[in-house]
Amino acid sequence: MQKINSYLKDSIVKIVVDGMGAVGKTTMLKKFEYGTFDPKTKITIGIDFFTKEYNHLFDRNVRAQFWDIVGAERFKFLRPTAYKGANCILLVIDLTRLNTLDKIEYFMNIAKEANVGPEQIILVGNKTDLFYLHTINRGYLSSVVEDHGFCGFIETSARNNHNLEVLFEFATGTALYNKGLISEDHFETFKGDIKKRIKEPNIEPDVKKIRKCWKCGNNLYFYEFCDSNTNTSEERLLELWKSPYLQFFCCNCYKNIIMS
Ligand SMILES: Nc1nc2c(ncn2[C@@H]2O[C@H](COP(=O)(O)OP(=O)(O)OP(=O)(O)O)[C@@H](O)[C@H]2O)c(=O)[nH]1
Ligand SMILES: [Mg+2]
Repeated sequence: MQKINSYLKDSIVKIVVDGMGAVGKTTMLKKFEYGTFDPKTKITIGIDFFTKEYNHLFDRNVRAQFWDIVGAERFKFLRPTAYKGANCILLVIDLTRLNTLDKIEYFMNIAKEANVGPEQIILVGNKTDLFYLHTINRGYLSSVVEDHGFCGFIETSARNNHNLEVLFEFATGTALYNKGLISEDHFETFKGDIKKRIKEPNIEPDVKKIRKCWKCGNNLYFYEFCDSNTNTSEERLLELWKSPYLQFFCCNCYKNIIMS
């Protein structure tokens, strides 16, 4: 915590990040923490922990602890302990795989047993960058959120940093509210501000253009070359993408090139 804010109250919240295997939980948290996208992650062994500190969030210094749980069935025994005392749950699905919605009730039941209600759950649709592969209709997801009484829904991409910052801040504010540390009025205003900051996924026609990776020759879509330009704005990337003179590499080849 920064010394300058030492007069503020300190709060700790616990946020569980769950969902089926390979939906992108670890990649999202890593991108948020280190700014890099890992195209080849390994399965999380059990539970991983990430911490984010927010200064001056509702006049507090807040330490948000994110519990990143492995999706694989064989580790399910870990869930009841991990969910205990959670102030908010991020339930992540992969927008390109309809079956990642299948176990929503299962996650909700475990949450219920740990005294965590649906209003403490935020549904996260990850991998917006793979919009050309999406099998899940957005209208349908809105009805899922409404029918189950979830706190909200946000679409993200760990590859292009889409809505990650706003998602984790939303989760932290929701956790503070669930912990009884902020009033309902403050929370409603906060939710309104968060809503304004949520960005729609970019599916412009130019983004849909398909190129070939210069090295491996595989099809390359717009967001697949973002990782090599982490600090370049999306607008600038789009300008580059339109250029007929540039060569583009997929994430895998780019990673191999910079490592060699
Ligand atoms: N295109 C794209 N790929 C993603 C995104 N997020 C994650 N991935 C890829 O999805 C795969 C699985 O990601 P993980 O972060 O390991 O998934 P997980 O949910 O933590 O999986 P478990 O630990 O097995 O539960 C990896 O190959 C990631 O690179 C995304 O937003 N866009
Ligand atoms: Mg993981």
